[in-house]
Amino acid sequence: MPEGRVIKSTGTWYNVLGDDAALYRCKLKGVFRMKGISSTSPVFVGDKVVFHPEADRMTGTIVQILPRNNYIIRKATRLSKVSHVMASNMDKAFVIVSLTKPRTSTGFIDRFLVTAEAYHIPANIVFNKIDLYDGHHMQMLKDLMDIYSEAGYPCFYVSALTGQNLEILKAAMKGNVNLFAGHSGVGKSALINLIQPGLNLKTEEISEYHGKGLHTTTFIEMHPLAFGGYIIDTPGVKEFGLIDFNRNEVAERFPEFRKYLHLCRFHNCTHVHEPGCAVKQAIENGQVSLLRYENYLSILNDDYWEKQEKDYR
Ligand SMILES: Nc1nc2c(ncn2[C@@H]2O[C@H](COP(=O)(O)OP(=O)(O)OP(=O)(O)O)[C@@H](O)[C@H]2O)c(=O)[nH]1
Ligand SMILES: [Mg+2]
Ligand SMILES: [Zn+2]
Repeated sequence: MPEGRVIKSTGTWYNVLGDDAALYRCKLKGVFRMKGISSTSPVFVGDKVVFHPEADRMTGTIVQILPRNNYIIRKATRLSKVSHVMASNMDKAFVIVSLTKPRTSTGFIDRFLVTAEAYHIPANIVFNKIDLYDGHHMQMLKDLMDIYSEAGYPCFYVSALTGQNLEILKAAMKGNVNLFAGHSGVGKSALINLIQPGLNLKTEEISEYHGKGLHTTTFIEMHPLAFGGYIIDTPGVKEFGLIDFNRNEVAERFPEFRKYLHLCRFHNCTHVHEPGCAVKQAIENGQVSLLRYENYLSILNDDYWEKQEKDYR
């Protein structure tokens, strides 16, 4: 039976790009519905599936989901119980960031990075809209690129308006399944339109009043790249709620903390108030960024840990 990749899910229909390069609109065999992860569709964009095509060669039925290499799930908000699957079988995840119109906080970036670490997906940071940056933004860009490169994340700075540095970004995407995520209005779809001409994805100016995006992209969708690989465009998200791991694992999700973790005086050090903490020492010595540490503390203080711990009791 033919195989293919799920490139779009509307909840009732799944668009499957068959290995024969034809597009099939597929339904699910009833049984998967029953086994589905609660609150999300059991089939993810990016899934490789076996499907049974109908005689029309345009529709079909998904009969098997092949084992996933990985996937990303996030919570709708920090407090929400509802989880959203972003995609599966990715090689790289890119958080698209803007320092203005709209502004992305490092708290958002770090929650994204922690999630990618938890799922073992190589994460990258793309600073977009650099054509809009003034002197202050440029200094911020430089500081953030230093911090995140130091932490081990490849950083890119581009403009979907001028096309600046786009070839460098394309080179990093080539041959991979790439996920783009970020706030609404940061230019995910605009960048993809430039990276893969002809897609004509809908883009919309951010609200003049709020300075925020208008949630233009409404479905997660995967597009083949002519230069090799795939790009997954996603709807803008407001927050990146963490899921699937415990409070005491957060420090390990900060790659630049890792080499200090076993040097703390207490083996169960939370790196908050304990004496003899090697992470805090590294910050004092300037070996670890204070900004990243502050976001670590902020993640530890997120309300959902308590909620989650209560739910388990
Ligand atoms: N000046 C400037 N504008 C940009 C740039 N990239 C995107 N924009 C504009 O920003 C607005 C939002 O871009 P979109 O591509 O729709 O943003 P998005 O991230 O896909 O938003 P959602 O689909 O809502 O998540 C559009 O008006 C784009 O033209 C850029 O590099 N520079
Ligand atoms: Mg979009
Ligand atoms: Zn410590």
